[in-house]
Amino acid sequence: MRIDVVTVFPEYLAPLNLSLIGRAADRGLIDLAVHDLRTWTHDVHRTVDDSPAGGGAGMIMRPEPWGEAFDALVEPATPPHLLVPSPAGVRFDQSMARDLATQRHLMFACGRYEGIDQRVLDEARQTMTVTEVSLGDYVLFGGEVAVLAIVEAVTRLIPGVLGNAESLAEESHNDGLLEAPGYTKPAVWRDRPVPDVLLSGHHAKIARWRRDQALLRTAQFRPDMLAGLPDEALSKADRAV
Ligand code: 6GU
Repeated sequence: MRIDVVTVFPEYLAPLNLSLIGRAADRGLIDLAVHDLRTWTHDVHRTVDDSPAGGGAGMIMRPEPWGEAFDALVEPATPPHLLVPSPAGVRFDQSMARDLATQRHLMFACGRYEGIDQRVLDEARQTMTVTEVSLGDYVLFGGEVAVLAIVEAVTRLIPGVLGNAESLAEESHNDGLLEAPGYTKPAVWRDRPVPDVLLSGHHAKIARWRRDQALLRTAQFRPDMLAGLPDEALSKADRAV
């Protein structure tokens, strides 16, 4: 997968070269490039923003550098899926991550200030799929942190990036529930034992216990997720918890 990120703070994206994402890049599973939007400015001050038409507080990102950036990075025959982080976008979640993990080319346009001139997105929609995407219901200074989160969530779903594909099947949000708590050795730590069932070797009982814990935790922390599950997602045993 090719991933391009356009930002006025390329240093902000440095963590993408670390850890598992960097390893995926080293192994050729992703081809990641971070671009400085100011590359596509032509004045001495390398201006990317200006006051809002119609007045008001803050600054809006001017369209010209964005237009030139897209001209340089987009191959019209094989356009990317453009993601524009914004608190005014659709909420990012695991199902969007799964969809994005199947794409050939993702491009992120990081807005700062009060956002990007709307005409940039309107024009981009003529040639590519454009999704304005939000991490959640709070406001950040800009899209860079959202790009870190989205790239990490998407990359780990690309086949070959994670060593153990089973951990994907069992993790939170894969089955619409939060994951059960985990334990390791020692069997007793500061008078706190690992739950007996996990040391029993009884695989069916362990699976039932984990499922119960996942249901209880989801009911406690995320009742909205339980309410949104389709009827067939919960068995009779699940409903008895
Ligand atoms: Cl994607 N951008 C900004 N600026 N703020 C946010 C966000 C994105 N998601 C939540 N808050």
